[in-house]
Amino acid sequence: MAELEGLEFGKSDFVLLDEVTMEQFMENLKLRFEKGRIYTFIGEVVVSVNPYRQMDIYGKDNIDAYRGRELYENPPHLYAVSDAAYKAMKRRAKDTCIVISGESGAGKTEASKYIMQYIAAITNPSQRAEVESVKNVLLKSNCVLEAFGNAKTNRNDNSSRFGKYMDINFNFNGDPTGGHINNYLLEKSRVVQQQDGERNFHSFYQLLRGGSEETLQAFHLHNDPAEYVYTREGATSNNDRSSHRAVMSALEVIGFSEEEITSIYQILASILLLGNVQFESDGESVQIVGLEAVNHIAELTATDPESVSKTLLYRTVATGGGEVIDKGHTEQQACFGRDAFAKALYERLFGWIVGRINSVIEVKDYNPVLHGKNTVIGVLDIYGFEIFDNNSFEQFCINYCNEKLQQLFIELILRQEQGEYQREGITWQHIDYFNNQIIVDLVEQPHKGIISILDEACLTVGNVTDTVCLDSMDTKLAQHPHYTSRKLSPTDKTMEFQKHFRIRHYAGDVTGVCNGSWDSLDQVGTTCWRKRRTHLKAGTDMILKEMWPDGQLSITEVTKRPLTAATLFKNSIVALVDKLACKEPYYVRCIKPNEMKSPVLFDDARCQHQVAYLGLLENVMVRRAGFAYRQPYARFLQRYKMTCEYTWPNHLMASDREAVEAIVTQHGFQDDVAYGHTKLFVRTPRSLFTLEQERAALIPILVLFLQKVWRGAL
Ligand code: AD9
Ligand code: MG
Repeated sequence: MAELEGLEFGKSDFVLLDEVTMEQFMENLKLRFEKGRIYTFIGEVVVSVNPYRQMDIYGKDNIDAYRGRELYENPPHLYAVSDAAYKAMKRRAKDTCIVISGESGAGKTEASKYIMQYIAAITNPSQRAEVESVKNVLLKSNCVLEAFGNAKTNRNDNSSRFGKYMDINFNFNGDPTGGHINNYLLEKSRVVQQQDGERNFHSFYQLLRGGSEETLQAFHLHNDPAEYVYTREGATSNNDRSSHRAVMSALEVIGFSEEEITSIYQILASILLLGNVQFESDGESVQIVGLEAVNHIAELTATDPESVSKTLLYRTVATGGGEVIDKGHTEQQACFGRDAFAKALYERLFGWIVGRINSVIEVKDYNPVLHGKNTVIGVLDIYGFEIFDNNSFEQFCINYCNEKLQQLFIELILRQEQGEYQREGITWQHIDYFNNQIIVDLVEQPHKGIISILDEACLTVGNVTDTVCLDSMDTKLAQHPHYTSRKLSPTDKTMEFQKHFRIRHYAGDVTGVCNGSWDSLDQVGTTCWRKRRTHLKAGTDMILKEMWPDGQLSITEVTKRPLTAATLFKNSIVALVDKLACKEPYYVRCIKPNEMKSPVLFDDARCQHQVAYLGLLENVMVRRAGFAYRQPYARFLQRYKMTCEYTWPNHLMASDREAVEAIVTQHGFQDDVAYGHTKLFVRTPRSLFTLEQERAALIPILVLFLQKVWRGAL
């Protein structure tokens, strides 16, 4: 149990609440936030509230205080959970993972960085150069990924627009030997359009504001983001210039060559120039207005201007006779295709950068016979539930991902509890909880789930429209308790348009609109995108070739429908969940205290909503319904032996277990405990709480006593 910080700071573990009610939970959370205690435990889970100010709790002293200590020996902290994950991995050679969840701006990415810094700080005490270099690359990769994958949104000035899962590999000494990063669903639509008050990805502004005059000249760019359609809506920030320097230096440290760095920025420049390409139509055919941008794009992508023009003006289609031909775009299709091309370029560039970092950090030449078992700590920083006024395909994917993670949370927390009770020979008391499997099934079940229905509609109907998809969902899901649509429920005020449908998520109702922005229906975009590869193959640029490794399109490739974006996302999330499920999980649940980014405001309603959908109250109940606390006999004895005359200063009993029984009996809570093979299990926190209070009261007396002994007064 966390060291008592004094009752004025509230309960450091929610399990210690007198009663598990939302009211008490919120009262404690608020009190702790107001007193600057941003972390609170639920057993081994850390609940974190974004302080929106720099806290003096991440220094070397703090790191030293948590290194190698048990979870309950220090106040709640990210370092406590990081150390627990690290210790479990090292002591028991177990793969572990730390899952960080919460909504946008709740502090997930900051938490993941503190966790990585902690792990870096406590490993490699002998400062071996190769380990230091791995640590350095792991830490520096954050800076690069944030530049290319983060953006200012209305919710967060540095919002991650992709999901990230990083495995850190360790040798038998517990030192990092490498790692691997998986990225999920980059929000590529941001490349071509942002909401009012938001920005494109940081990387564009950093290049324009931080690139040298010669670089910008060589890339045919001006330094003002207002000049470019894709960046003109977002204001520049004072940090763009210094961030650009930091990113350049991080790229070098990681091991990107000078040519690679130049190529990355050339691709960014081409995207900016692409955005400024305009089209005009004379009624018969469509032309590009002015060819300067096309020439520059060709130069930067090492293609020829003709290929670029052709790419922008035509699409590849298969004829009935089995031929592949180029067909001219309409003006609208050309604009759509240009944007699809820009999005695909950026998405692939991001994927390439992640792949390149992975090639540097992947564990090479690891011989388990020589080096012992290679273990892993995974850190997951992934988007939380998103409920907007207008929810699109991206929210659908993000919320589905959260349902999967919530399912895993429920499963693993219960499974872990059950496993422990079994191992220790203790009977487990089941408690009821909301099982969200039904919502997971609604989305992913083969043939019956939304993703399958969309896929089937795309496969069987030649010209897929939003209405076709919605009709199909309405027919197949009419009876589902978590699905409804405007047609099925015409009086529902949350759905105004015919194309509206609603999924009742664990976190709340999310109303989406089937309006063609769903990538899975994006056939024109897909065709355009696939065609680009053919033209870009002609280019000589190495990175582009790596980004588009496929060769000339064959007739079957042109006619074959690629896997839809929804199916690709589902597959990647299923693989992620499989990866997490085989590891011992630790959780950080982040809460955003207010919408104003204020360090002093605790918005009760907003916080309560998050507590509810993160399932924190259920978490406390599960923890308390079984045995809230468990401690190895020796540790329990060490901590509380001073509270019992038979154990202080030393006991004379046959075993630590018997000594623990003496303490428990003396304090009268023998009905509240169970004795496992190696651990004492305590059902209600009150028992431990009494012990803690007694111990806290005894410590000053004990100190006084010892001082007298040392002074020879006794
Ligand atoms: V998003 O889903 O990527 O949009 P996150 O990752 O949950 O979101 P982030 O970690 O980026 O949120 O935190 C948002 C901002 O809150 C940071 O830029 C900091 O200014 C602030 N923050 C978060 N955690 C801390 C902290 N522990 N100490 C100080 C913090 N500031
Ligand atoms: Mg983030």
